Amino acid sequence: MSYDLVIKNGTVVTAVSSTEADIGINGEQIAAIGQNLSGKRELDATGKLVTPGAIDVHVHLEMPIGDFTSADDFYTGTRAAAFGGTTTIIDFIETAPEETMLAALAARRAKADPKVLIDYGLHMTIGPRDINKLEQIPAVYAAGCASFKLYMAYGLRLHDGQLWQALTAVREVGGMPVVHAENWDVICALIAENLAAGRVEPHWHPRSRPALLEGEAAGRVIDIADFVGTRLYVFHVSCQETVAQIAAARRRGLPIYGETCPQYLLLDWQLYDRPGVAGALPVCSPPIREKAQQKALWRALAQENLQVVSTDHCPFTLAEKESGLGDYSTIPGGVPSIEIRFPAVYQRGVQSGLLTRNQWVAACCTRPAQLFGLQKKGDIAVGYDADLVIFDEKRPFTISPDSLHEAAGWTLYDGMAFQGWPQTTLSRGEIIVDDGELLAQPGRGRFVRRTF
Ligand code: DUC
Ligand code: ZN
Ligand code: ZN
Repeated sequence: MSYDLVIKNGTVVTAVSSTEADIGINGEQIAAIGQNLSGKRELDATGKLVTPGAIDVHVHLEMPIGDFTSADDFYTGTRAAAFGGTTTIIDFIETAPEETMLAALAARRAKADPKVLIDYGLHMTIGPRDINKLEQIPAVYAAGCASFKLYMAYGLRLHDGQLWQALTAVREVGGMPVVHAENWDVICALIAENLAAGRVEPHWHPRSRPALLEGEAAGRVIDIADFVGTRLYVFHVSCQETVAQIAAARRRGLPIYGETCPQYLLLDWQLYDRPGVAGALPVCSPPIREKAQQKALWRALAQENLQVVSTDHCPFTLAEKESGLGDYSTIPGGVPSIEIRFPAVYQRGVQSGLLTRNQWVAACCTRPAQLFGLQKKGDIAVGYDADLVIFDEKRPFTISPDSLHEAAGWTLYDGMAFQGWPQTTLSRGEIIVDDGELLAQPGRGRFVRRTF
């Protein structure tokens, strides 16, 4: 039997195994995994790893925040993702005041569909204005949005009673609630105190958003989820204090999960002390913490108290970041890493012996699919989408704004030398990036209907 495409002689790495094997692809799906397969077309992966396509469940593309819109649109963002080995993303929907959730889903899809290079899903945001729209949630779930975003900070912040209402509605459909956990009241008080005292520099950003109170907020919403009887996924865990809350809940047998991001795993808060706009670039929330926190996050990944590495990719331009230099609380929050995530976790995690290759694949590919209802993605198995990466562990790659394909024009990882980078990225059997060359057209990506 001859397959449409065969990836030959690679080391096939999944969340649970590493084996020397060929992968046979027919059409968009994996048709066989075995020895001596032959295809109409063959890719030689001798000496390389073959992994599932990576999945980034937390990105903000062309997302309006205050006066700004995040710099990567659905084209540049998914292009950068593909170069870094990511084949599926999950972005967000927010409703306008009088808009139904289904209308907002249709509007977001209309923006994304013509531009996306890779497959994508959408989380539905439940803000305070949406509390009187909760009866729409079954229809949203049926339309393929299986996860719901709740904020404990910013203008979209839900108070505890509203968290209870929203979590109850999500439980009713069996969806996955995801939460931005920070203590907004204390943050507002600390910002006001700092600004009144003339402390306006980015140095004060992480000092206005204490790790202890990120943990407090996470613990509070975990307890509300426990009371409601729902699972819960905690976004962008930046510190040991939040890990401790998730770990304690899991020891109690609760279905509580968490992710962290490259900015918390690889960077530290000294970046905020760089002069001028350089100190403003790393502003994101939760903030980047002291260096000692990195070790706790890597340990949590290895011990599975955190399950996923996502990015919270939300870049703004240098000029936009600069606009807030006179008042750090007005700097648009968010940093880019959609392209570097998968190789960065390999570099710092696997190369340093903090994670096994299988744990790397689990955190970046398999668990994101399992936790977010991506039924045919995140693993290498017959019948799964042929979303695959040929990963060259020996390929050197020095990070710079010019070597990446992100739109921000700057990167916090500038100058870092990686050994190990994706050589080839396939999405549903199609080679979309090969050896640094983009081979795909905008609009080829598809909205993925997710379900549990
Ligand atoms: N935090 C950020 O820094 N940006 C986007 C949204 C968020 O929660
Ligand atoms: Zn957030
Ligand atoms: Zn986010």
